[in-house]
Amino acid sequence: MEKHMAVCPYCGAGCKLNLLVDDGMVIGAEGIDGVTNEGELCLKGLSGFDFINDTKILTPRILHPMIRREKGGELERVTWDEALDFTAQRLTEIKEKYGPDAIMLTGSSRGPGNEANFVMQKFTRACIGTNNIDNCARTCHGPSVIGLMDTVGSGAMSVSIPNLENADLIMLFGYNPSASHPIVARRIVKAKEKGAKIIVVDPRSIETARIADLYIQIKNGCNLAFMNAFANVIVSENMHDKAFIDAHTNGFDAWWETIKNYTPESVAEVCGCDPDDIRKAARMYATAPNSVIGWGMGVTQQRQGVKVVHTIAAIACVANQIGRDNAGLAPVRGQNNVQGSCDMGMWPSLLPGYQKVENPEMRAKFEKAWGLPAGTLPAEPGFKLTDLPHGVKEGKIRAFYNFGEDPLQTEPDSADMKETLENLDLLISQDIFMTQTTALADVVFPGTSWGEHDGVFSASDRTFQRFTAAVPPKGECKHDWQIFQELSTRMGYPMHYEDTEEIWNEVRELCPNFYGATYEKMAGTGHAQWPVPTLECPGTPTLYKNGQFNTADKKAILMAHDFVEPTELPDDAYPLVLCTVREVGHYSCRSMTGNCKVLSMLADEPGYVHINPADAEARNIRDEDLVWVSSRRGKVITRACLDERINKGAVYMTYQWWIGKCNDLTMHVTDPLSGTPEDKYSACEVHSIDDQVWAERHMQALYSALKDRLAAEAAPQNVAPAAEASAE
Ligand SMILES: Nc1nc2c(c(=O)[nH]1)N[C@H]1C(S)=C(S)[C@@H](COP(=O)(O)OP(=O)(O)OC[C@H]3O[C@@H](n4cnc5c(=O)[nH]c(N)nc54)[C@H](O)[C@@H]3O)O[C@H]1N2
Ligand SMILES: Nc1nc2c(c(=O)[nH]1)N[C@H]1C(S)=C(S)[C@@H](COP(=O)(O)OP(=O)(O)OC[C@H]3O[C@@H](n4cnc5c(=O)[nH]c(N)nc54)[C@H](O)[C@@H]3O)O[C@H]1N2
Ligand code: SF4
Ligand SMILES: [Mo]
Repeated sequence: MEKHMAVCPYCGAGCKLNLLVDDGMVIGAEGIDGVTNEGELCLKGLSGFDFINDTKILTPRILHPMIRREKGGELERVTWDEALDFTAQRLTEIKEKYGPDAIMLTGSSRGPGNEANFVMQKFTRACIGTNNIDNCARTCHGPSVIGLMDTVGSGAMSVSIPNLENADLIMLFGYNPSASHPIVARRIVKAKEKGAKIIVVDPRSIETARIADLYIQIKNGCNLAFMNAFANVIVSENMHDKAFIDAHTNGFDAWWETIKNYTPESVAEVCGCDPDDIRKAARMYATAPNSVIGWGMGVTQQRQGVKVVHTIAAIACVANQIGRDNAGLAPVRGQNNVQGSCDMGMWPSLLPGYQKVENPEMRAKFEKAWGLPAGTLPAEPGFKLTDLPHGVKEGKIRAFYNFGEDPLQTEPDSADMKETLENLDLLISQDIFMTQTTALADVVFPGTSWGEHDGVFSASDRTFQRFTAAVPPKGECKHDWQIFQELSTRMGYPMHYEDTEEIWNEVRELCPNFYGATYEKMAGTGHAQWPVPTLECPGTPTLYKNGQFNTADKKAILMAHDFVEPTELPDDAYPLVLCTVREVGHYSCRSMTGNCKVLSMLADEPGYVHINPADAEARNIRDEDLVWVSSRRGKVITRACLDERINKGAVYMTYQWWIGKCNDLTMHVTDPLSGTPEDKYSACEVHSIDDQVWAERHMQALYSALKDRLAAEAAPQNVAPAAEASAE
């Protein structure tokens, strides 16, 4: 048996592991001593490997390129040459007819790694000539990236994952690490064991609430009111650090003009909590020697996501709980490489290394390195991922290149997204599985999977780590970066990288903060945490030491805003709040975890809607019943889970299920400052179903039909002779 070193491809905790390989098959995984996981793995790290082997439990891997010559026609298996020529020709036609900005691309924050994303954004900017490139951070921690760049200068965690266990106080605000990042949750348990105080503020009594010293159950959608009051207490009770504020921040007086109006009593009704609990929490936070605020999707997937991040950053500055190893900000990035996608400039306003496209010096540097004439790189920020639906409706976006995402499952309002994808002139999907999005594509490019290629991931806390191939590519799969470079070469901008290290070295040369992160430094369990500007630099676990922020004058900018309510409030027709979250055993669009033997046995379609027993009783719904959930966008069948740990008046669904698909119900309304969908709040109703036998059959029929359709798409009957010959 062989062992190959990798980094887990699920969440951003960055756990290092060995893949165990026997006879060309991945047969196991074992934790190794990585900097964030110290040998531990959660159940996904331990049991989430066998999708690589193409188990076909949920949907098959795609093993050869395919094209659909005409809209509405069949997918056809072709050779790589034909697929690449077809795509290059179609993209060139669209570019010539409508301009480069009619093409939109999205990067992948999952298996491919930083190098593939870097090559894709280079193809986007240097070959196509647009900044229309984004990644799933848009639907995720985009508001954290933007809100932190606005205030403290860097859109990332200021503390590192290992140091969490040394904090004296950890406050979790809209973040559920025991499901989302179990190995980060382990650090929080360790902190508690070492004497730290824990505060949880969440409408659900999450697992960490069980060990919390203070748990505040709030109403959904009240974050800014809560945080303004929290800030108000810190200053009203004189717990702010005036010397730090004077020396290291700008804008305190204007900030206080807004914050002074938010007494705890004034927000009690909106937040649905005891004002004294807000006082207690603020006192605990401000007076502990070293406090950390951890936040997640409960903050960002809301109408005022960026504004809440501004306020959290201001609170940390005003209380001087930032810039020390064990005190600071912890927006723990979701996907295993979403930090990396942002690092690599998969963002419409940023070149790799957070260098702004609007800055002429930065563009000139990249033009020189990429052999482009001066003035050719586009200066205008491009479209965001969530601009796609209206961009297509308005005829501005004609082609969409989907790389390692599944928008038909993960973007809000699936009916609208389906129409969007169908109305494109050209949809390219480059994935490892036949997903619902890929099944709609005009071009299907099969990439190699995690476990079949090398690269570097960026963990949530800015830690670069290498992962390696364990088994050879399946079928005709090519490495993602090879596909981009071959397409680029065909479209007139040649690229010829030999391996991922050559790509990574170009990244290092172009991004001063990444220069010291060599492959050599990251060998084995080695790692490099950015900023790592020199070869000697060991990395930087903590940002903003000594109050030095990454802003022009090194001072933080304090920003305050007034609270507004969520967009779609419950009413008589849709009286419940629909909040969409995650569960520990399944992951994002589920193409990977749903194809793992152990994980797929934990839970299956149609997933669950969690409902408070009182709300269930009022609707005559029993535990495990199949039910309908409806909203203004649609209606889905799922199973009821009666759950005392959630608040009355709200229900919770996870976005992993293809039949019980919550995104059939969510709405395409975004935070105007970030373009992030309001996935945490819309209105719905849950209905009982009298005939449970019929409901079970109906659900099974839907599930079988979907699986059969995807399996058929992955194995087209009409194999072109050339493709057959090349596959032999
Ligand atoms: N097993 C598993 N792990 C994952 C993922 C997965 O799909 N499966 N996805 C990964 C990704 S992409 C991400 S981004 C992370 C996300 O990880 P988290 O940020 O933990 O994500 P969620 O569970 O969506 O939401 C966090 C919490 O916000 C709370 N919340 C809802 N509304 C409000 C509100 O109005 N105010 C406050 N204060 N809280 C609220 C919810 O009750 C929930 O407990 O997880 C990553 N890890
Ligand atoms: N309602 C609701 N919707 C949500 C959320 C929510 O809380 N509620 N959360 C949102 C959040 S935070 C996020 S981050 C998004 C995630 O949304 P997505 O990014 O769309 O979800 P993933 O499942 O991570 O998609 C990864 C895709 O990449 C493929 N893939 C994996 N490895 C490779 C590889 O090496 N090469 C290639 N080419 N493909 C690969 C997988 O098969 C899969 O199809 O979902 C968002 N959607
Ligand atoms: S905590 Fe995240 S990175 Fe670690 S093993 Fe679990 S899913 Fe993988
Ligand atoms: Mo995410």
